[in-house]
Order: sequence, then C-alpha cells, then structure tokens
Amino acid sequence: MLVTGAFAAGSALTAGLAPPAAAQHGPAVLRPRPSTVTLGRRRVRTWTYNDELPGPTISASTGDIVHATLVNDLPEATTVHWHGIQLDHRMDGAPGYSQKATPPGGKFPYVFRVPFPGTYFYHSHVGMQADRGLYGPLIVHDPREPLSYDEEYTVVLDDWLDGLLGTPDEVLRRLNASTDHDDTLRSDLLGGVTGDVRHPLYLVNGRPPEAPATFSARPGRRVRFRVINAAADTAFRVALGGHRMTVTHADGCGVRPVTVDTFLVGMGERYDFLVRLGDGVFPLVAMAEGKGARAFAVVRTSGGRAPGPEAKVPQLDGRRLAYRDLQARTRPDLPKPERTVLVTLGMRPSGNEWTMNDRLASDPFRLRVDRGETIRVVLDNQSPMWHPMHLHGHTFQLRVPNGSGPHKDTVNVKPRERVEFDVLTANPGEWMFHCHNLYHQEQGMMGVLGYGRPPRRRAAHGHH
Ligand SMILES: [Cu+2]
Repeated sequence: MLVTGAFAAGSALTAGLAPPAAAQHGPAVLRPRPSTVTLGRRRVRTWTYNDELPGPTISASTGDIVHATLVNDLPEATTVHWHGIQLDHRMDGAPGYSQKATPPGGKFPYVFRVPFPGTYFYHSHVGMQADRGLYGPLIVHDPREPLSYDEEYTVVLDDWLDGLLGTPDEVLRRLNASTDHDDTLRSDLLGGVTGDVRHPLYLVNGRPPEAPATFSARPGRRVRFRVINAAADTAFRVALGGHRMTVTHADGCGVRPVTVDTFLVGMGERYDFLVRLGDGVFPLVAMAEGKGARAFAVVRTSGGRAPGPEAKVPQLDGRRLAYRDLQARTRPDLPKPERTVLVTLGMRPSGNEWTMNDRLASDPFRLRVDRGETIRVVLDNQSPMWHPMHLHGHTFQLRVPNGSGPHKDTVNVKPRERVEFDVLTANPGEWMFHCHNLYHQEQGMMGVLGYGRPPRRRAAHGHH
C-alpha cells in the first residue's frame, strides 16, 4: 500500500488521541485467489484477497491517494469496488459501467483519492464473488479527528455459506429455480421475510462464534468500533453486553452522537460507535436478524472466563437506533432539490426477479439527471422484502422528520415503506444504484444514475 500525503506511519493525529490502527497502511497489491480458510472446526475452500479473511485492511488519511493494484489469480474475471468512496468514476470497479472486468491473469491499477474520512470497505463487484471471501476494510482517518478515543477496532460482519452449502453461485441457481421464499426467516424490524438463505455460519472478522475474535483493551479505555456489514443476505442487530454505545458515524459520515443499546446494520451499511469499556469480559453480538443465529466476538479488559456464544445480551432488546435519530454533523445540508424522482421497488410474479421501476438490470432503469443539480429520490417499496439500496460514487442526504438527515450511501427500505433522500450530482459518470442483497442484485435489482461526461484524462484523482 502506497499512501501519499500528510499521513505517515506513527504520525500523531493533531486532535484527540491518536487512533492506534493508523500505522497500518495495507498492501499495494490485492490478489484475489482460491484459498483455504479455517472457520473454527471447519476448513473450507473459498476465494480471498491475499489469502486473508477479511481481506487486508487498507487505511489512509483524508485526501490521500490510494494505490492498490488488482492482480487477478481467480479463474474468473473480477473487479474491486470501493464501497462508499466518492472517487473518480473509472476507479469504481463496476463491471460494464466503469470498466471491463479484469480477466484471469490480468491486472488493474486502482488509483484514487479518498476525499472524506470514514469507515468503508472494498469488495468484488462481479456476480456472487463478494459472497465468498472477497471483501476487506478500507479506513480513512481524519487528520483533524474531532473525536477522542484510545483505541479503535474494525468489526466486519459476514454471513457464510461458501463450501458449506455449495458455492454462492450454486445457491443463486437454486434460488432462481424456485419461486418461494423461506417464510421462517422473518423479522418485524425488517417488515417480514428478512433474507433468502439461512447461513450455516455468521462471522466477525472471519471467525465463527466457536472460535471468536477477541478485542483486548484496558478497563476504562474509550474505544471506537467501526462496524461494517459485508454480508450478502443478512442484516445484523449489534450490541455489546454491559454497555451502551454512542453512535458517531453512519456510512462513514459524522452524525450527532446518539447513545443507544443496539442498532440494526443492513448489507453495505457501516456504523461507528464509542464506548468506555468496563472491567471484565463482554460479549459483542450481532444477531442475524430474523435468522435465529448470531455472529459473536469477545471484548476483554481483564482476566476471567469469556462468555459463551449464546451469552444473554439484554441490550439487544433495549433502545434501538432509528434513522430518525441520525442528524448530520460533519457535512452541510445539500441545496434544495429541484425535482423529485419516484423509484418503485418491485418483485415480479416469478418471485425471483426484483425490479426498479419495473425494470431489471439487463435493461436498467436510468435516473436521468443533469450535472450539478440536487434531486429528491423517493424509494417506494412495493415488494414483499426489505432492500438495502446502495448508490455508488455519492453520498445522499436521508430525509428525516426533523432537522438535517444523515449523509449515507446505503439505506434500508422495508416493504410498504417510502424512504426519501436528496442527492447532488457532482461526480460525473455512470453509477450503479442497486440492492446490496447480492441475490437481489443478481436477480435484477440494479438501476443507473448517469450524468455529465467522465472527467477528461488527467491524474486519476481528477475532480478537485
Ligand atoms: Cu433487495
């Protein structure tokens, strides 16, 4: 990992206490390849970046240029998508939109500026590849970090089936051959059926509950957790036993701190929270919402026996974060929108084709906009399932009943729900706008936000 700019290993951040993870820059080469991973008692064949699960953490500082060359050791073409980063369109890793997927044996140099601090991740954007092990954290540190904390930890959540229920492609083929949905996967929080697959395992940082990841610190330390949901089909309800959490960021963007017991994180969403750690050994739990299982890790500040994976965590049923609790902190409100576009989310009678304004990805719905305008997007979910809708290359400002809504790039929309956001078209290109349920994405739920001309050939970090 080559990082240019102000940030250097070990450099003290100017405000607050220096996040210790700042010294990690990660690799300059991402090599997706077939690999064997150990998941507790099981060893499975899968695909990973650089033989790591999750892929190696790439970290940089606001304004830096990130260099990461993809070297494709897979038997299939692939890309890397930098989820949540407002980057040059040509670096977006969207096959058929920003680039042709890189063939087996090929290389692709990703070079892009990271304009805003925050918690992001990278993943393959080809087919079901991200439902194997092809994802990793991307952390952009703020050289003027306004929060003060002693430690930080990244928590990557995943649902795992590869090598246990077949490959993700095989599972997709099974779903495509069926018109039914598993009615036993239900959650009131998500308004009905929560997912398409009951996964054999749910992971924190590549580890199952039987062999959990452990986060160690001294008691009384103030810790920032960065939670990333890299799953294909699972929303998680997250809580830390014995603690309340102060949420400070949604999808990388600052929000006014709000203290809750638990939050729900959809696929593609990220939340950061602060806690002052008590003295003991605590369960960090991520309930696979509506699926009757959990991902699990341990937070340890003293000796003593670790809680078991089934430890009771009353916080899971406590005060839960809602979107209406989120107020923008670090970014100004967008200009008033000039017009409104309605996007209806639907399901075809086949039960396995998901639409945006009645269209499938093969002939996608296009939001027709001009460069430099603010538009209001109304997402109206007329389908029987919830969808975490993700827009590439932008953050949008979510409309909440009061005040300034949060800036996000992924938003959950429940059945029969309407969600509104505003987006400023300030980053020209052809941008995917899709459901981050990977099965729904592959079953058609993909539209396009396209405008302007991509920046002319300059340095790859082009626009401003
Ligand atoms: Cu969906």
